[in-house]
Amino acid sequence: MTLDQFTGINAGYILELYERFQADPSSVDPATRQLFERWQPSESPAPTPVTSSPDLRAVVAATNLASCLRRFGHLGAAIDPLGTPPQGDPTLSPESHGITDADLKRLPASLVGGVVAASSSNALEAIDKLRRVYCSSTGFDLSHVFVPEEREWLRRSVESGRFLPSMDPENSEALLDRITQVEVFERFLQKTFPGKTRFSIEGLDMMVPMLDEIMMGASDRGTRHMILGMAHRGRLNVLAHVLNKPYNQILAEFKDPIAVQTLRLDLGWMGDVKYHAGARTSVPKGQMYVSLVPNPSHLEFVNPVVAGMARAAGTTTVLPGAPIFNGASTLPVLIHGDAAFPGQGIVAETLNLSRLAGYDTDGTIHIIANNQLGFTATPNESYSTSYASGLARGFKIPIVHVNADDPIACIEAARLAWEYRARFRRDFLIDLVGYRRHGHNEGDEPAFTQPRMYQAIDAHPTVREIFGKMLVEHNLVPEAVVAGFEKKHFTTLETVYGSLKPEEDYVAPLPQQVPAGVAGLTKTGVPLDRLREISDALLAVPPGFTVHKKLERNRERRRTMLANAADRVVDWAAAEEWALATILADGVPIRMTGEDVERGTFSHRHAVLHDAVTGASHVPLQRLPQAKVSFEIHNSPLTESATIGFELGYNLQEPGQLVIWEAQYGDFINGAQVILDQFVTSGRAKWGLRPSLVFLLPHGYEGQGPEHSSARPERFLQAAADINLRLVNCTTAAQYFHVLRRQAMLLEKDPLPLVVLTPKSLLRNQTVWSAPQELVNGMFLPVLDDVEARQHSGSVTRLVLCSGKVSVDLFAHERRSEARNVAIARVEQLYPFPKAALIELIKGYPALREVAWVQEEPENMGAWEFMRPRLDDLLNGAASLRYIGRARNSSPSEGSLAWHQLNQKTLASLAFDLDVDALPPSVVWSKPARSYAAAKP
Ligand SMILES: Cc1ncc(C[n+]2csc(CCOP(=O)(O)OP(=O)(O)O)c2C)c(N)n1
Repeated sequence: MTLDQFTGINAGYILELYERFQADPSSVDPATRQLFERWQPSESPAPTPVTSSPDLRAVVAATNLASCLRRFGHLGAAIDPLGTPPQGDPTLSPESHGITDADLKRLPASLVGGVVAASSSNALEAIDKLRRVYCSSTGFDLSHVFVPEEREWLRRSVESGRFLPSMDPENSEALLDRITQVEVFERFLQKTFPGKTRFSIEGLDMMVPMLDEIMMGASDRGTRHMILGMAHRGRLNVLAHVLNKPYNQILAEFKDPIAVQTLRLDLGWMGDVKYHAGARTSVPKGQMYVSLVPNPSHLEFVNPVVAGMARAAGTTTVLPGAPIFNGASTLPVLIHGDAAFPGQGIVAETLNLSRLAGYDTDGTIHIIANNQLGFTATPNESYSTSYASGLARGFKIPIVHVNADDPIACIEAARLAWEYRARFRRDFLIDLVGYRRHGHNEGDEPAFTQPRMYQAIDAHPTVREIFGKMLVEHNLVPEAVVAGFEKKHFTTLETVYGSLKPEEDYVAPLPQQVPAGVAGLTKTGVPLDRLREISDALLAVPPGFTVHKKLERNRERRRTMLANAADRVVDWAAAEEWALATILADGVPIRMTGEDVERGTFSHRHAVLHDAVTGASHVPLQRLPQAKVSFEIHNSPLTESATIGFELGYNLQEPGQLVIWEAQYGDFINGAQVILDQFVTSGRAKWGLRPSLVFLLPHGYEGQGPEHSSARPERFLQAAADINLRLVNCTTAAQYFHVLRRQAMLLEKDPLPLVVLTPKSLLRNQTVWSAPQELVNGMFLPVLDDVEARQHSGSVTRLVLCSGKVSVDLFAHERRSEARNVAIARVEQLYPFPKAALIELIKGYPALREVAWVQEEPENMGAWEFMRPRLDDLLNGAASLRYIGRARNSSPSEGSLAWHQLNQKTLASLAFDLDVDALPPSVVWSKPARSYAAAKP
C-alpha cells in the first residue's frame, strides 16, 4: 500500500507518524509500532490500485473521524437549553468513515492524537473522549482560526479540560449562590413591579457569573479596568451585580420618584431611561474597575465607542513621537444580541477595526446573549449564517457556543476567553445560547408569535433549579442550602425595599458641569519666532531621506513663508501643520484619523512622508523637538460609523487629547448619523457626556455633484441646542489655525465637539492664504467683516451675509469693485450663533436697508433655516431680510458642472442685485423672508 491511497485528510498525519516510527520505532506507542511493522509504503510514485489491508483503511478512518470531531463536533453539541436537537453532521459517526467501534478499539489511541490519546488505552476510548469534549453542551467552533499556534493551544486547552471549574462543594455553593442572586433579583422586580420594563436576564442568567469569571481571570493577569458595552437585555442585573449599583437606587428608579422637582434646562439635561444608563464602579471590584458605557436604543452602536475607550485607556501619550499602546491593563467586553449581532453593520465595521494598527485593543471579549429571538423574529428571519455568530468566523475569532443551562460549561467558556485574550491579545467570542423567559419586555405577550416555544419555556426549569438539583444529586450541596439561598436573596431585596426612601435613594444622574461657553475669549496667537523654529523643525528630514520631487517644491515655498510677517502667503496646509505642532508643544497630545488622512484626500497634508527611493516613512510631527507629547495619525479603514464611534470613545476616555477625524468628503459623514445623533450631539443631554472630538468636513459647491458638495451642516444645526457643539466654516488659513488651537485650549475648560467645514479647491486658492502676523496676533473671529466696504460704510445699504466658500465667488464677482452699496461679511462660526459679533457688525453700517443671506446650498439645507429666525430677531425690523440661494431641493446639488456654474453665477449676481432675468433660467431664488416675520407671534 502507498501513501497515495490515503485520500482522507489525515494522510499527512499518518506519514508523519510513520516517519517518526522509521527514525525511532520507540517514539510511537506499541500498538502503532506493531501496525507499521507490517506496513511497507511503496517507493513507487505511480499510484497503485486500492488493495489496502482492512487495518490500514481503519487507521485512515480513525484519524479522519478524530479530525471531523475536532472540526465539526460543534454541529453535534447540545447547545440549546430548550432541547432543539443538534443539527449533527454525518462525519461525526464512525460509520460514515467505514469503521466500527470494534475497529476503533483495536487501534492505538495515538491515531487520535492530542491530549486525549495519552490517557486512553485505545482509539475508541480516545474518540469517546473527543466526543465528550466536542459534542457536549459546548460547541467549540475553532477550525477557522488560521494561526496554527492559536488553534493548537485552543484544542489542547479544551481537550485537556484545563479550564473546567473544579466542582468541589465550596465552588459549587458559591456558583449556586450567585446564580440564585441573579434570578431572585428579576423575580423580585417582577413581583414588585409587575409588567414594568426591565428586559430581564432570565434564560441567560449565566451571563453574570461569566462576567465575574472573566473579571477575576483577567485581573489575575494584570487587567485593571473592564469597559463593558451592552444593550438592554440583562442590563439592570449587570448594573446591580457587576457594577455594584446599590439595590436601593435601582428600586428607587423603579418607583420613578417625583424627586426631580426642578428641571435643570440650563444644563441641557434631559436624562434617559434606566436601561440605557452607564455606570462605573467607584471602588475597584477586587483589583478591577468596571465601566458600563451608556448606550442608545440603537443596538450595537456602542461597540466602536467601547473599542475606542479601551484603545485610549491603554495608550501612553506623555512622550513625544508615536504614542505607545499596551492593552494588557484594559479589557473591553461587548455583549451582543443574537439578532443584532448579525443584523447591524456596525458590528462588522467594528470587528474590522480589531486588527488594524491604529485601532487594535489587544482583544475584545464578545458574548452573544443568544435568547434565540429578536423581539418576535426567529433565527431564520434574522441571519443567513449557520449561527448568530457567523460573522466572527471571517475575522478568525475563536467561537464557543455554550448551553446557558450548563453552568460548568459556561464557566469553562469564560475562562478560555480571558486566557486566550491575555495570551494572544485577540478577540474571542462566546455564543451563550439560552432563551428569553418573558416577552421582549415584561409587558409583551410572547405567545402571540412564539406559542410553541413559550409552552416549552413555561415548563422549563431555571438554570438555578437545574444546577441546584444536580448539586444535590451529587451530594455537593444539601437541599436546604438551595432553598436557603433563595430565601436569603429575597430577604435582602425585601429589606431594602421595606426601608426605601425613594426621594433620598433616587440619585438624579445630573451632569456635573454646566456649559461654559467661554470660547470667544480664547487668545490663540503664537509668536513669530516660535512659528519659525517650529516650521524649520518640521522641514527637517532624517539623513539620506529622499522627499518626492513634487513635494520638495512645496516645501521650498514653506521655507520662506514666514519671512515677512505681512505677506499673505500662509496656505491652509501650513496653517494646519503649525497649529498641530504648536498644540503638541503646548503639551496636548493629538490623534488624527480618517480615510487617507495621512496624505489628505486633496493631497495637501502629507503628514507622513514616504522616502521616494526606499519607501521608508517619516512623520515630521513625531520628530518635532518642541513637542512635549505624542502625535499619531492613521489612515482609517473605509467606514464612517465605526471610525467616528471609535474616535468618540477615545475622546471620552482621554478628554485631554485633541482627537480629530476627517471625512474624505463631508457628505459621507451621514454614514455615521446614528453616532452623531445618539452620542455626539445628544450625549450630554442624555448621559452627561462631554465629547470634544473635532470633525474636519470638506464642504463647498464646486460642481462635483450631489455627493461631493455638502457636509450637511443643517443636520448639525438642527441638533444644536444648549451649546452642545461648535460649527465653523473658516475662510482663511489663519482662522483655521486659531480654531484648532482654540479647541485644544478649551479641552478642559469648555469641551464641545468642533465641526469644521473645510475647503477643497480652496486648499490651493490664494484667497484663503493669510499673513504670518494673523497667526501671531489674531484669534478666531466668529464673524469677518468686509474690510474694503468698512472704508465707506456710510454708503452700504445691503449687507450680504454668507459662510464659507461662496464668499470667494462673491469677492471675485465682476461687480464687486463698483457695488459700493454692498458689503460682504462672512459668518465663520454658525453655532453657537455669534449674536454679539453680528450686532456689532450691523451697527457699523448705519445706512443699511437690507440684509441678504447668501448660500450655495438649497433653501432647505445649509444654514439658512437656522439663521433666518435669529437674524430676524436681531434685525427686529431695522432692515429687511432676504434669502439668496438655490431653491428648496431634495438633492443637495446639481449633477452637471455646467448647471452648477450657472447657478453659482446667478446667486453671486443676485447678491449684487443684478437683473438676472437676462441670464438663462436657473433654480436660484432671491426672495424676501417677510413671510416668516409676518407669521411670528
Ligand atoms: C438599530 C435598532 N433597530 C431596531 C431596534 C428595535 N429593537 C429593539 S430590541 C430588538 C430585538 C433585538 O433582538 P436581539 O438582538 O436578539 O436582542 P434581545 O432583545 O433578544 O436580547 C429590536 C429589533 C433597535 N433597538 N435598534
